[in-house]
Amino acid sequence: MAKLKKQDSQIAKLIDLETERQKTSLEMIPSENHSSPAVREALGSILTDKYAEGYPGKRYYAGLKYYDVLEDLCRDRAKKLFKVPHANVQPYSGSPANAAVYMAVCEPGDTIMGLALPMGGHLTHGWKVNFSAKFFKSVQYGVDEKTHLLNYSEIEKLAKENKPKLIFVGATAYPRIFDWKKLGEIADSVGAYLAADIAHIAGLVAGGAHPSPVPFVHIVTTTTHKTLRGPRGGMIMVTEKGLKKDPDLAKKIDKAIFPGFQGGPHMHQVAAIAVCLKEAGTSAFKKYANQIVKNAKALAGELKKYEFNLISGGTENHLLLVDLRNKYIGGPEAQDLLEEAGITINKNTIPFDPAPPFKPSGIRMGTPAITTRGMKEKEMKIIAGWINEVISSPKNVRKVREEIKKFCKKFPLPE
Ligand code: DSN
Repeated sequence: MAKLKKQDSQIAKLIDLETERQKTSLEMIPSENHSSPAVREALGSILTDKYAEGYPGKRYYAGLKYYDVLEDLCRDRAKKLFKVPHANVQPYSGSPANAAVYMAVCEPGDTIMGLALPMGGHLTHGWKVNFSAKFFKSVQYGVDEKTHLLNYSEIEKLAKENKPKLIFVGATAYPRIFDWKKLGEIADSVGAYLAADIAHIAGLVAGGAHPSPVPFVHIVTTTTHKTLRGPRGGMIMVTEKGLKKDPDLAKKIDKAIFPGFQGGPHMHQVAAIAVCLKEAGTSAFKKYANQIVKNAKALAGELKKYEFNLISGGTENHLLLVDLRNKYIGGPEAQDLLEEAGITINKNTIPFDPAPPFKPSGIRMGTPAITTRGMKEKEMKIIAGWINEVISSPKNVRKVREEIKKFCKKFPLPE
């Protein structure tokens, strides 16, 4: 950052400080990761300087001959990796991608369905404060009170009663595998479009560590910066099943992104997505994706030994949702103490949480970023011990902080 340091030392200093923070602590927010230097080089490239409204072969600006090749490469890599016939790689992130899906297949006022935010869903899946509930009639489903698994019979009942145009499936705090086949059958039985938002698990799907929704859904949306380990960004994919239901679906999605919802795509971001998609197609990435899940399961097993209460009893993916009520500490306090110790997790609502959303009873943690640093099951045991020490007594924070600093030296960030 020699040039930045010279020209704007304040910003350079903040980047240096954040780099040091990441190096010396454990990033365990399940929606975060450490991208590769190659991804970051593409993201920081000269491609940020151009407008490229339109799509390859049909642009509204001049000087774009290399950008067409680049966007085609990115789309082809997405199609190959996720085995879909169509991909749009222009969404700025997950929320714009989801907004474009609504725009493509619904009219304002249509009925849509999604997993409620406090049950582990996402704002854009029809939560009351979001556009998806303001412009559409949103019906929200939840998880089962005992098992914490998606309540498939409730989804079926609500779908039959409300005949939604679109059903969104996906989550931000769901530690279990989705039954895509069952969800596909429910959507088909009422003639709804089914969109799988795989933002959290895209890397697991790409690496074969979670079943792919592609054979069972019409549309797949994702971000690119979570388990997929790319730059901040989004994608929308249309499946064979989607094209069979609606031969114009791919065109509708493209039109909804541009000119419907966005202007010029961020081509530096598209380039960086292309790089991450190439990385995600390697056998090393497959191993990585499977290790994320092994680590999450190991961490869950260790935390249970310390009598941590895990929502759904454990995990089958990259994340754990912990109900802290038996530990007599709230989510916000646990988040702050763990951050002080060098473990970055986030406070999170648990299903049927009696506490308000800003002071929830739980915390959410995940293994994508620490797995990128090379940590395995052995290290999960150590981390679980630290989490227990910190949650058991704030007195342990300083000691744990020092141990984590030392420990992190053995696991450098990708360089
Ligand atoms: N903000 C993301 C997460 O943390 O899960 C969801 O978009």
